[in-house]
Amino acid sequence: MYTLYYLPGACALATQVVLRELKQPFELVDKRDVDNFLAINPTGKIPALKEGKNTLLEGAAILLYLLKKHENTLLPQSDIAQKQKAIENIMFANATMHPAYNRLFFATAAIIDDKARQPFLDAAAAAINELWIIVEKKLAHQAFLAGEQVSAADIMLAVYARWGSYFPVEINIPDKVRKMLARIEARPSFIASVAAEQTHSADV
Ligand SMILES: N[C@@H](CCC(=O)N[C@@H](CS)C(=O)NCC(=O)O)C(=O)O
Repeated sequence: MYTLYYLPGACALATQVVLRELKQPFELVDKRDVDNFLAINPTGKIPALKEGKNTLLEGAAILLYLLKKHENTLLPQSDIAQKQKAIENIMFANATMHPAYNRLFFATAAIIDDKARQPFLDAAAAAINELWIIVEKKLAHQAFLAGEQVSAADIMLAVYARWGSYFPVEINIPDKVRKMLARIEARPSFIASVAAEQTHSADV
């Protein structure tokens, strides 16, 4: 049994979706309900995943651990080139797209004046839009990043894409990406994960 620390709407939603895709039971704990979350993750960030006495940190590393441990089709196992491409896509999501959205959160928290903040938000949005064009090209001949089968990176991107609506910016999600994100958001695992985050704390 795993314990997943999360914040509503944040990147741990992808971890939860993957746990559900893998049919793994877990307890969901809002990090704000933990007295000293820094003892769990010194950076204060979610996701953190507890498995017995072990604490796993860093979203991409957690996903790779789960995908290695539990049988799945979210990460190709036999073909080394396909597996490497899938890992590259997970890293693109976690280390390129996620930080691009982080700029929106950072500017919003750091720049109090609306007028001064907007150019930073617009520049961040322009950079995000360029990344979505790259994803659109990756999807030119396939439904998902790894082909016709859902992969972990698609799930991560579907979580991050939801953040654009929090800010007064124009995020352009191209057509093929939009369709891919809609397919992910329609999965029972995604719907159940969003619903579980609405309740304060839940056993799944
Ligand atoms: N490199 C970390 C970054 C995680 C991260 O930025 N988490 C955000 C939510 S998406 C967070 O915990 N924000 C809350 C905070 O900073 O207090 C990872 O991939 O796990």
